[in-house]
Amino acid sequence: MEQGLKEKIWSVAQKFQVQGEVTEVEEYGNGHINDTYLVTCALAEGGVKRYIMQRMNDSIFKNPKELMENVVNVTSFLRKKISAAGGDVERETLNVILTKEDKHYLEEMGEFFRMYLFIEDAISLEQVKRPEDFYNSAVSFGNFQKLLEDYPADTLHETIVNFHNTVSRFEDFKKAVAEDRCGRAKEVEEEIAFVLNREADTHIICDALAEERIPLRVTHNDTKLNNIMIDNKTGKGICVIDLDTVMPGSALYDYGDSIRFGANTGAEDEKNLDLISLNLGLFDIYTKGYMEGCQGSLTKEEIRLLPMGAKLMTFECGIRFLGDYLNGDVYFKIHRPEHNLDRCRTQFCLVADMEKKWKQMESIVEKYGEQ
Ligand code: ADP
Ligand code: GN1
Ligand code: MG
Repeated sequence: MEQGLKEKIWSVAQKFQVQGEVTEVEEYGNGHINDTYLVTCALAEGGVKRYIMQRMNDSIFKNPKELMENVVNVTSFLRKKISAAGGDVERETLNVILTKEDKHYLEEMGEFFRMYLFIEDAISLEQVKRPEDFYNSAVSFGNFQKLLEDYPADTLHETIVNFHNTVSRFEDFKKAVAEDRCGRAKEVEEEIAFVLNREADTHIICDALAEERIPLRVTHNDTKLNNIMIDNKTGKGICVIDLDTVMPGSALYDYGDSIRFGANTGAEDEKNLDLISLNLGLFDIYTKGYMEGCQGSLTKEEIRLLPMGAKLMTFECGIRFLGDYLNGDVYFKIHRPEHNLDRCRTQFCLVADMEKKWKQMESIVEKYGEQ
């Protein structure tokens, strides 16, 4: 970490109500959106206390105040339920650390920072190593949605408007192609055609929600495997993190996004597309775990549409990566020049594989739907 940045992060960390003295700050995690830092503090009585501090991405989240209001309200709501169930409120939900001025976030020279307690003795995974981890993450994400079932949805701010609206994502994509700001459209004609050929699909979930065939729920909307902390001792999902996009949405988004990321045999940014496919075994156990976590709350129509949720979340993410590539890589963090292009290719490869395995996906969902 560059020295100037380190000094800045160090000084920002000292403006929060941390215990002890800040002794180390490091870059942390693999998120595509926020800048995440691990802050270590030495305690007077010995030992250390650790925190996660983040510079919120305010070009993506336009209103940090509303964003933090959501996080504080949702975590307070969850804390009551966790406490009533005899759980550990310091580890089973995010805990916001106040600034020394008792604010939920800090504004420092036009930048916005927040801090959470670091969840100790737990890890977040970038790829499924043991199937049971994926199953446990499914139970946790399902349970998360169940816990928020009676959350007053109308009090939530929409932190990113039309976040999973595939119809408007498709329109944004067409605009990116038409503008072709970086002159890149010519080299990705095949990928563009892949998107345009599937326009009809983009309406399926949007129409089901608009016609009230499936319910609008309070959902997480970014259910990647690395947005869940897995407890080192029990192996269970201990805490759902990255709550920036908790908003009214569909259970199909949460289920689908987890499948997109976790049931892929390769990494999201794998260059070798031969390594990309849908692992039906993982698809099966995630479906089982998610339904268990939701505790019977999914409707028949939601269950029927689960395979479509998986395909559309994968397709949408591919569209977003390709759109960002065309726009000049302004949204997702990239770590190499064609990173977004590589990412979009894995997503489209996975969509194509899902189309091949559609019947098997449907039978797996039916198997659990009937139970
Ligand atoms: P982004 O929005 O950029 O994805 P996240 O909030 O998901 O940022 O944080 C990035 C990573 O930091 C996570 O994948 C996780 O590994 C780690 N992380 C975030 N919050 C905590 C926490 N409270 N305790 C431990 N690790 C955390
Ligand atoms: C981003 O923040 P992170 O890295 O968990 C993105 C998701 C995408 C994901 C793709 C707010 O998630 O929507 O699915 O990258 N989050 C936002 O990996 O846009
Ligand atoms: Mg994240």
